[in-house]
Amino acid sequence: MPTETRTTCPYCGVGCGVIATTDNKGAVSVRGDPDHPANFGRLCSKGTALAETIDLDGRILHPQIDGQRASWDAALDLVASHFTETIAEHGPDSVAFYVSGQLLTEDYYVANKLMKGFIGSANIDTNSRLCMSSSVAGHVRAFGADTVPGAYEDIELADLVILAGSNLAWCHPVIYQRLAAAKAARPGMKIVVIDPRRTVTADIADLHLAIRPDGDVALFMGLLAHVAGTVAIDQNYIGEHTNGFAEAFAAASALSHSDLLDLTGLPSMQLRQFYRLFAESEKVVTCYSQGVNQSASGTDKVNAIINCHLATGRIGRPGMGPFSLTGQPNAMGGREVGGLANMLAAHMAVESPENCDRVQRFWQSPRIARKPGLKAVDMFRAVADGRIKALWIMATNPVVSMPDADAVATALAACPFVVVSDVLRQTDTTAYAHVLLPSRGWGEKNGTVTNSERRISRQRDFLPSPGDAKADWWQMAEVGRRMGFADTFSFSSAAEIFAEHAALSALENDGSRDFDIGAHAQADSAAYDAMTPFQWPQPRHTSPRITRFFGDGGFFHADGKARFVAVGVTISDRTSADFPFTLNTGRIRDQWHTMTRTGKSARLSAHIAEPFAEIHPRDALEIGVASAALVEIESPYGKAVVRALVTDRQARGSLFVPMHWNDQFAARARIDAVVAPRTDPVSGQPASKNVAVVARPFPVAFYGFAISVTKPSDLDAAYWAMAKAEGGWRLELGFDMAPQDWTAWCRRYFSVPADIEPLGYVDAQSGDLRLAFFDGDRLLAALFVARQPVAVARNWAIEQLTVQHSELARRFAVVAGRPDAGRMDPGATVCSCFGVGVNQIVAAVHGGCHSVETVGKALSAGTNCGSCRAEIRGIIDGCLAAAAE
Ligand SMILES: Nc1nc2c(c(=O)[nH]1)N[C@H]1C(S)=C(S)[C@@H](COP(=O)(O)OP(=O)(O)OC[C@H]3O[C@@H](n4cnc5c(=O)[nH]c(N)nc54)[C@H](O)[C@@H]3O)O[C@H]1N2
Ligand SMILES: Nc1nc2c(c(=O)[nH]1)N[C@H]1C(S)=C(S)[C@@H](COP(=O)(O)OP(=O)(O)OC[C@H]3O[C@@H](n4cnc5c(=O)[nH]c(N)nc54)[C@H](O)[C@@H]3O)O[C@H]1N2
Ligand code: SF4
Ligand SMILES: [Mo]
Repeated sequence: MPTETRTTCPYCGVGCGVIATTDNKGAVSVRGDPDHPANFGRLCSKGTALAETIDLDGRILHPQIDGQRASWDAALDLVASHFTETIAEHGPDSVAFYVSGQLLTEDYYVANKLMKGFIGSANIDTNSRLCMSSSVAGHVRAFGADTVPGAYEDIELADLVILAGSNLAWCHPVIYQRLAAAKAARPGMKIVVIDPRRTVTADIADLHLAIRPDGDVALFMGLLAHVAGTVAIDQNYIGEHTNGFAEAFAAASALSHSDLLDLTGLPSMQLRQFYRLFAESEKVVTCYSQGVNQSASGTDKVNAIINCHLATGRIGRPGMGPFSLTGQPNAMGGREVGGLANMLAAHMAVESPENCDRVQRFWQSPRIARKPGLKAVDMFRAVADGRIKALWIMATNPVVSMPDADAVATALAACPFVVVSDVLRQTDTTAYAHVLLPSRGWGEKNGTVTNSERRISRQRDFLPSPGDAKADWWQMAEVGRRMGFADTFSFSSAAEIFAEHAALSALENDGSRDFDIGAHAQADSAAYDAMTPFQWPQPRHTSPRITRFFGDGGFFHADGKARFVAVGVTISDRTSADFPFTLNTGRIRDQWHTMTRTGKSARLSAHIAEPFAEIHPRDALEIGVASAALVEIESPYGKAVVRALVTDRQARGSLFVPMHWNDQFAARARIDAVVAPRTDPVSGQPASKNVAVVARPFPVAFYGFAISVTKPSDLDAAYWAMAKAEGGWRLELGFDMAPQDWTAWCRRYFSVPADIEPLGYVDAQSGDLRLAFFDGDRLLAALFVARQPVAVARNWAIEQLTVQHSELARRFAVVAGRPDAGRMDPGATVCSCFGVGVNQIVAAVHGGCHSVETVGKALSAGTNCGSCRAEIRGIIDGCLAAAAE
């Protein structure tokens, strides 16, 4: 009998419910959970492909010490003794944990308790520093606590939804789908997208404000000054529930209209239109994400937005409020337990002696951290200069994701003791581990996560734990026990940890702290197993319900009032004659972060298979980079080489490069090596979206495209990027000069047996070369080389890895690099669920399908997860516009 398990998607902060079905043979399939209030059955392309990412390929199955297999006892004893000795010799602040919003709340709770209560340092920080810390700091400044006031349904109930620095269609696709459905049902609803680039999300917007990088503070200051002069201002709310309006208003109104035009880079008409829309719509939700947080003015951006909602009293009521969209599945859970170096536990600030005493009493701990620890960027600086001598990294890949990433690698290489807990053996970070610990991954581990709307859901195991892999909380607890705290760290299940966490949240909490889940403090393992998703707060003796904060005030500053923050504008343009471009970095639809999981799926890798830099056509012309050529990007910190994607969706003077590619998938595309370690002064969050760089052509003598059944390693090429494909791997290549013998090159990197001769041709004049290696009727590998970017139809070529080539004509078609008569090249994948390409969609449009629905009927594209519907709409519009010309 197949078994069904209700669990939660491990990717983004939407926190969709997933039903995983395991059949008799152990095969897993997933579908959306129709009863989960985050998604009501929907999933995006990444959620849909989850079953393709849980194979054991590349997994670390046993602990390792210095690269050699070791027992858990040996590995844990070594970690415990090394940490203990380092602390004895150099004090508690000489050690640190760097953890992740992808840990479960229970893992996070144990890590935080061990560091802050028993080691006695606050040197535990998390990749959430790179993600949510400006939102946290902004919330704390305005509300007195890190509270997200609203719920997802507010986004559907609003008349105006502002998406500031959020590529919702790609990064929170199920919220995007809910929003798109709400707008379709109620076309009067307005959407404004604020983003320097014209993203796919902007395609659904009534107004796209292509703001100058970091022009947001000025934009929202201008908005505050504007609403103050309209009926939208809520004097009662301001008077009863807030402080500081006069100062914030004075700062905002000091900016003249021409200052605003200059600072935002927007036309006056658009500015007025936006301000009028806001003033006229009572039900307005402002969603914001990394275009707001990841900035040197990130905290001010958050407060500039919140100021406008406080001034209009539009907060905590249905359809209204500022809404920070969290990135990772458990960014919120980490904040709840105190996983940031400047928080203590259960939303209590570390600076308050009363909090410290309370938590120490509850933990019965020998000591307690009483001052903030080092924030991520400073933490790695301290590793580099030797202040931190032992570091434990868990569920994050800082050599790829931290700014100034090469310096992070150097710091790890110099650090006397590095422990890494991961699910994969080989990542850019595990390479530096003295002790590498195998963790249970999604589907194997048990615990809870909290999504963007404060909803706590269970992740449940449905797969056996592979090899010796153990839960992250277990690893931390075992080390705690071995460091001499056996009684405290004797947890036997995630349920026990959750109950303790819930009890702490309720301790001496009479409503003075927002985070209270006391209703779960007594939950036993049966109740924990049966837990259904609920929103916090849920104090003792209450039932779950939709919760909102601040509709009637009740803020968490001592006087119960909110604070306006009198933000000011700072210089945002970092460019100079030597570094004339603004580098912006972020995400694509079908990859997750450093690709350790999504990179395993051929389906997900088909959407965009190569690292790229979006560049405006005129900029490309000026610096001499042709379309699809290679471009080198450099800052004072490092370099990267990626493909040029010339597009007028990009603003002039800016480049956009995805954060995902790393040394496992490309030669030199780790873009964080280029990103400056510049941070927001309040939150410490890196400004990953505004880096001054220079861009130039990266000349190669030959471009190549290849497909191979086996995975190549240690490639010798000036440029390479590889991606998983159905039946093998696909590669983009660039060569400084021709290898001595192309056939030998293929044999070596594609593992072609010596007795298999290539089918191929060389055009001596153009330098074009094609080689294909067949084992009987099976294609093993093919290489296409040209002096220009190779024009072979990629998806058609990849298909050749899985079809039979019994006829000679088909084998010659491979060498020719184009489909034989009667077959069509599907083109670049748009719909990854059904593998539908752009050429097929264009043909359907020409055949009379003029809506997303009719294209869906004809090709199935867009009818499963729906993540590609925005792109399909764009293709239809493009075809129809071209036909009308
Ligand atoms: N597919 C996919 N989805 C994901 C993730 C993933 O890796 N892949 N990761 C998850 C995580 S952890 C996070 S944090 C979220 C992030 O989700 P988002 O924040 O939506 O994603 P990003 O692409 O990082 O950045 C959003 C946009 O900010 C814009 N931007 C840059 N500078 C500025 C500026 O100065 N002002 C404004 N207003 N906008 C600016 C960028 O052009 C970009 O389009 O996504 C989550 N979802
Ligand atoms: N330039 C630039 N840099 C950025 C960003 C950007 O927009 N631009 N965004 C930033 C943001 S918002 C974020 S959130 C970060 C994300 O950056 P990272 O956290 O570094 O990215 P991931 O690839 O998610 O890393 C997770 C690691 O944990 C492993 N893992 C998976 N499951 C488990 C588990 O259950 N237990 C353990 N122990 N390990 C596990 C994975 O194999 C992987 O190695 O990147 C940040 N860096
Ligand atoms: S939107 Fe997609 S990635 Fe995010 S939780 Fe839902 S299914 Fe997972
Ligand atoms: Mo994130």
